[in-house]
Amino acid sequence: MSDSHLLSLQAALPTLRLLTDAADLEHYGRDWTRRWAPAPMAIALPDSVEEVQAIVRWANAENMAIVPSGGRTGLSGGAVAARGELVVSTARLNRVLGFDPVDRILAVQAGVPLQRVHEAARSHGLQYPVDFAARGSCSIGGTLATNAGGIRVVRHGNTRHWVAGLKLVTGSGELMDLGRGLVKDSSGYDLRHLAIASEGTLGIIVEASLRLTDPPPPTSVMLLALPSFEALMQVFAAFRARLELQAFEFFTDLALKHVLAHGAQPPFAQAHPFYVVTEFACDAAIEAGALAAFEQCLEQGLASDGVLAASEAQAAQLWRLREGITESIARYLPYKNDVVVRVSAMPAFLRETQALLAEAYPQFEVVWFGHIGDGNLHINVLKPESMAQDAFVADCENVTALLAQILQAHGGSISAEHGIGLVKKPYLSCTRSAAEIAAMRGIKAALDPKGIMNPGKVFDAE
Ligand code: FAD
Ligand code: 2HG
Ligand code: ZN
Repeated sequence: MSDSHLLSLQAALPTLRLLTDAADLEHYGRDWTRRWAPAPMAIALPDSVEEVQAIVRWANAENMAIVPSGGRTGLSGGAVAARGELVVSTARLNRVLGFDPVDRILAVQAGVPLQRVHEAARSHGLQYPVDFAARGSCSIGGTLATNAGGIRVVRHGNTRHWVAGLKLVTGSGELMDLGRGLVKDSSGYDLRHLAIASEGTLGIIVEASLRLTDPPPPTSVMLLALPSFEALMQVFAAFRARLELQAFEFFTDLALKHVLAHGAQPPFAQAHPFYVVTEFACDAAIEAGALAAFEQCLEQGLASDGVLAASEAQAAQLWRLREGITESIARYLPYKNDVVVRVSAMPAFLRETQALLAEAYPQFEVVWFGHIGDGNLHINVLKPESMAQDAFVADCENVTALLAQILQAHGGSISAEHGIGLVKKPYLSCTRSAAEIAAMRGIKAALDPKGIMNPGKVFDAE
C-alpha cells in the first residue's frame, strides 16, 4: 500500500482504525513461525461486519492483497504479511453475541479468544471441547480458519465438528451466513466446511456459531514413562480398551528436557525415552481399572514408571510437561512438521520416519511429541545457534521432501491441524491430487475472483 492507497482507504472509511507505526507493522505482520520478515503496509482494525465488508470492497477496487489476522499464534505462516499486504485484524471483533439454551449454540465474533469461549461455555454449565496451549491468545476465527485440533480430538474431534454456523465476508465482499445452526441441511454444497481450514484464502470469518456439549466428567490425569516408540501404540490400545480417554499425548525425553529447562518440575527420579500424559473420565471403580491397565503395561514391559495425579495442582503440573513444549523450544526457531496418518498406519509410519530422521538429521536435535491417539506427530527440528536460518531451513526441506514420500505411501497428510500457510505449501501436492488442487483453485476463484484474499498461502495462483 502506497501513501496514495492509504489516503484512498482513509477517504473510503474515515472512521476505520488504522495502524502504521513500525512496531505495529512488525507485531501484526508475523505469526509464531518467525521465518519471514514482517512487511505489511498497514493494519486495519474493523469493529463491525459492515466495516469488514467495506474494507474488502475497497481492496477489490484497488487490487490490494489482504491478510486476515487473528491471534497470530499460527505455526504455518498463514498470517504472515511480508509483501506489503493490508492486514485485517479481528482484534476488535471481540464480542460474545449470545447463547441459545435450546440449540446449545454460542454465537461469538471472530476475534474472541478460545479461552473466553471456554469460560462462556462453562458459565452455561456446558463445554466447548476444542482446547490447546494457545487458548489464551488464539482467536476463534483463527481456529476455524485452520480447523484447529489440540489435546481433546481423541475424544471430541477437531474444530470442524463443533461449528454449527459461520458468517463469512467473501473475497468479493459478500456476507454469507453459512450453516445457520441447522442440525440437518441437504440443500446443496456446505460452504461452511469450505471456509473451515481455508486459512483466510476465501474470505474473512466474522462470526461463529459454536455447538456446546455436556460438561466434562470428573477426570484423572496420569503420566506414564515408556521404554520405546513401539510400546506407545500398545499402551494406547490397552488404555483405550479400558477407559474413556479424554486425551492421550506423548513426548520424548528431549522434549521433557526443554520443558524442565523452562522451569517445570521433573516427574520421575530417572529419565525415560518416552512419556504419555493421559486424561480419562474417572470414578473410584474406573481408577482401579486405570491402575490395572498400568500394571498390565508394566508387567509386559510396555511401561517403566507412572504417576496418577493426586490433586488438581499435580494434574496441572503433569499437563504442563506436555503443553509447555512449544514455548520451551521456540527460541531455537524450530522447523516444524505436523504430519498425520491413520492410527492403524502409525506403527509402520513411525518405524520408517524414525529411520529416515536418524539418518538425515544426525547433526540436529529432533523433538518428537504429539497427539498419538489421532495419528498426529509433531516433529520439531531445532536450529543450532551457530547456523543461519536460511541454510537450516534448506537442509530441513530436503528431508521433508523424503518424509512427504513416506506420508504419501501411507495415505497421510502433511498438515494435521496447523494448516499449510507458507511453511507446507511446497508439499501440498504430496497429499492432495492435481485434480483436488485444481478444484481448490476453482473454489477460490468463485469466492475471491480477484485473488486478493491471503494470496500465496496454501497454494500459488497458476
Ligand atoms: P492466526 O495465526 O492469526 O491465523 C491463522 C490462519 O488463519 C492464517 O492463515 C490467517 O490468515 C487465518 N485467519 C485468522 N483469522 C481469520 C478469520 N477471522 N477469517 C479468516 N481467516 C482467518 N494448533 C492446533 O491445531 N493444535 C494445537 O494443539 C496447537 N497448539 C499450539 C500451541 C502453541 C503454544 C501455539 C503458539 C500454537 C498452537 N497451535 C495449535 C497453532 C495455533 O494456535 C492455531 O493454528 C490457531 O488456530 C491459530 O489461531 P490464531 O487466531 O492465532 O490464527
Ligand atoms: C501442540 O500439539 C501444538 O502442542 C504445537 O500443535 C505443536 O509446536 C508444535 O509443533
Ligand atoms: Zn498439536
